[in-house]
Amino acid sequence: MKNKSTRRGIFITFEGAECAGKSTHIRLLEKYFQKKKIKYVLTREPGGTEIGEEIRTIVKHHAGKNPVSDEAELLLFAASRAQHVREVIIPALQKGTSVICDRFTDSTVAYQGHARGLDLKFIGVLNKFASIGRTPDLTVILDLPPEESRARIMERNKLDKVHDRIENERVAFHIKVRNAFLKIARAEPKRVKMISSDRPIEAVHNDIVKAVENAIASFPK
Ligand code: T5A
Repeated sequence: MKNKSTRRGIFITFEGAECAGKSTHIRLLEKYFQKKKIKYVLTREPGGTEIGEEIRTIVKHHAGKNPVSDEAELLLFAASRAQHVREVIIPALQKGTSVICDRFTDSTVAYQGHARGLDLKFIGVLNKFASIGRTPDLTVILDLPPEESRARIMERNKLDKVHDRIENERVAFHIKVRNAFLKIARAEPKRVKMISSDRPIEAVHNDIVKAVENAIASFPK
């Protein structure tokens, strides 16, 4: 018989600073899901669809003469999300398949809202419109001090020299992003679990698994 607690798919998002370890921990969570025979799709924002991946190239790597304006950047993230939610996330959840998503609406609040300074109320409305109001069942925010995030980025850049617009923002921008994520976690403790990523990978993974198990156990039976 199917395990009662896994009949409904869980929608999990990962958030945090650049190099906080989202990809690393998503890969480990995938292995956990495979072991537990939980059906899932792995996806990301911006991206996750053909249209979204094209938008991803613009928002991350546009290096033309004229920069992407803050307002256009916000709308590009929203456009990617609108397509992604309708084409991938909602259909998967409707089939009972879990969704693990690398970044979602909280990134827009942190980066475009708190760090770029765009209107938070408008972002709230736009996020709701793009996501059809579907909020994650669990959001894991991997917290990393900006100096550690910087150190990891520099280490990675030794191997990979691709231009990344947002990663290249000044330290003050990344401090605002981190503070925004702390604020989001304080405001929504039921949905959002803040996990310190400045620790050995295994310890971080164990805390993520606990958060996932608790979220699944709290589904109405
Ligand atoms: N964005 C996105 C917005 O501005 N608004 C939005 O609405 C959305 C959706 C996305 C960019 O778009 C912005 C935010 C971003 O700037 P991305 O490529 O998806 O860009 O960038 P990130 O999400 O930041 O992904 P990264 O690849 O940079 O980082 P990860 O996935 O967090 O980190 P990961 O796992 O690749 O690890 C980085 C390094 O750290 C090491 C790993 O081995 C790796 O070398 N590491 C650890 N080292 C020591 N201890 C640990 N515990 C470690 N964990 C990982």
